[in-house]
Amino acid sequence: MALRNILEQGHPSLELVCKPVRRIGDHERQILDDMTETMRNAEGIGLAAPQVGILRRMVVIELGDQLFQLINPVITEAEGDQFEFEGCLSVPGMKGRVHRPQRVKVSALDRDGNPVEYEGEGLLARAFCHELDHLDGIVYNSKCEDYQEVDAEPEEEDEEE
Ligand code: GNR
Ligand code: NI
Repeated sequence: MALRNILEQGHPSLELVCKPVRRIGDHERQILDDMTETMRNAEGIGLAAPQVGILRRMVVIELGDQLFQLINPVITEAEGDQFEFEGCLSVPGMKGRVHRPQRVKVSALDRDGNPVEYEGEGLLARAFCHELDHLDGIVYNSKCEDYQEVDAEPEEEDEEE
């Protein structure tokens, strides 16, 4: 296992559409494991391959005790709406509110190439959408509102002198 360098916004790899993974073998499993280690080290809840400079459709997500390592993931169903803050390891120190479906179904291949299907709600749905966006070269801040520094003071309206 090895830590990979997380690319920051402005790097061209984050703006490209990733290609599907064609063959799943030890090389791909090594990438998934390195991504998992890198995500944990950075204290993120997800990481997409282009964030470590690999232009293939692979993501990892970890929420609570559930680790997802997904290859060629696609959203097959989406319903509802949520509008919450997100951050991105490729845009450190910033956050913004993004509209996402409240619930999604995702089809993918697992690390052994077997088809899997997951359903995610709330934060998990957000993580699925955020990571899958990365595979299409989309970073959340291209579609967020209330973009701000994580440590920013709350904006005061009608502040009195
Ligand atoms: O660590 C992360 N937190 C997060 C919070 C809300 C919605 C999405 C995310 S993903 C992000 C890690 C990351 O940048 N993945 O690409
Ligand atoms: Ni991100």
